[in-house]
Amino acid sequence: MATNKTTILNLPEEELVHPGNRACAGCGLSIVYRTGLKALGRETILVVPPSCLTVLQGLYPIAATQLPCLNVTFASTAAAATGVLGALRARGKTDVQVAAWAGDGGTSDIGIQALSGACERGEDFIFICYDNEAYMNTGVQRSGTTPQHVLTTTTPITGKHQQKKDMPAIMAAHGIDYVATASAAYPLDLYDKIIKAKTISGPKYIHVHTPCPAGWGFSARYTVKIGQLAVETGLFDLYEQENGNFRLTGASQKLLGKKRKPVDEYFATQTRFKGLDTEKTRAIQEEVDQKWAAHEKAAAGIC
Ligand SMILES: Cc1ncc(C[n+]2csc(CCOP(=O)(O)OP(=O)(O)O)c2C)c(N)n1
Ligand code: SF4
Ligand SMILES: [Mg+2]
Repeated sequence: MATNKTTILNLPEEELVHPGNRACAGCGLSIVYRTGLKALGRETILVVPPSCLTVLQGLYPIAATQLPCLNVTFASTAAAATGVLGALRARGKTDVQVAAWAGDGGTSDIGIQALSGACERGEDFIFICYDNEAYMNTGVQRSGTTPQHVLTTTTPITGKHQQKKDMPAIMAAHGIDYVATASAAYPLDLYDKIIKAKTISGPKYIHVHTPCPAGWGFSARYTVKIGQLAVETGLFDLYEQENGNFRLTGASQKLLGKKRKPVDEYFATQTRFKGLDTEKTRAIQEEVDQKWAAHEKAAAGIC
């Protein structure tokens, strides 16, 4: 289980992401990437497809990260990571982590076949999906992980019809040893999960909920608040699934046996949810309540 021993006081001081990069003010990805690279450490090669992350990083020689990074085509992230692993093996290097970082579009839609193949082959790498719930870099188009009813530039005026694709569950179905979720609002929980993932061989998948002021329609100062609300309402759960064993972690674990905030408190903070009416909100609340009833039963050992 994740130790959650890390505090702001014992987080490594070395910054591997430079300030003054090209991310928008208040970008959740900035928090996730800054913390994530601290956990991965210097002995890491990054593999990144087109996304807000390529913009944040910029291009050599003015790149915003201190780690070597391969910018690859959209569909090929996990295949390229496999190639880097092969090159390291050929050179007898066993102490370098390969970490792929992709957006939700590059993970759940365009990159899914390469990711699925790499997991089926058992490649020894970490795949981190930062989920800002749309194709943000190109102007907020809907992706497979955009939640139902959300407004984007490519959804009907009533919002997205389809449900959010459950990417961590799809990855768990591959039978890999470590699948976890995390949030930009709880960077220490993310840090601990990456540290743990580094100790496990084979494919590791971490799915990070990443609020985006520009695409979700909220003021830049509320990024952490909104990430916390997603967890406190029970809409997004922090968990890890290790060798098939599921457990809630951190702020989600603390919600067990407690009253959660109503989901409309989260929806009211973002303009992308303005197509939601009372009936749709009630249906979502019911779904969340059912999911949490199952969490409560599982935690009590009742299946
Ligand atoms: C094959 C291909 N299709 C489309 C694009 C254009 N494109 C670049 S970034 C991007 C959006 C990526 O979305 P996501 O993976 O969710 O990352 P985000 O921008 O949200 O960080 C798109 C569509 C591309 N580079 N390659
Ligand atoms: S569009 Fe969103 S994810 Fe992209 S840099 Fe801006 S705030 Fe970050
Ligand atoms: Mg995205």
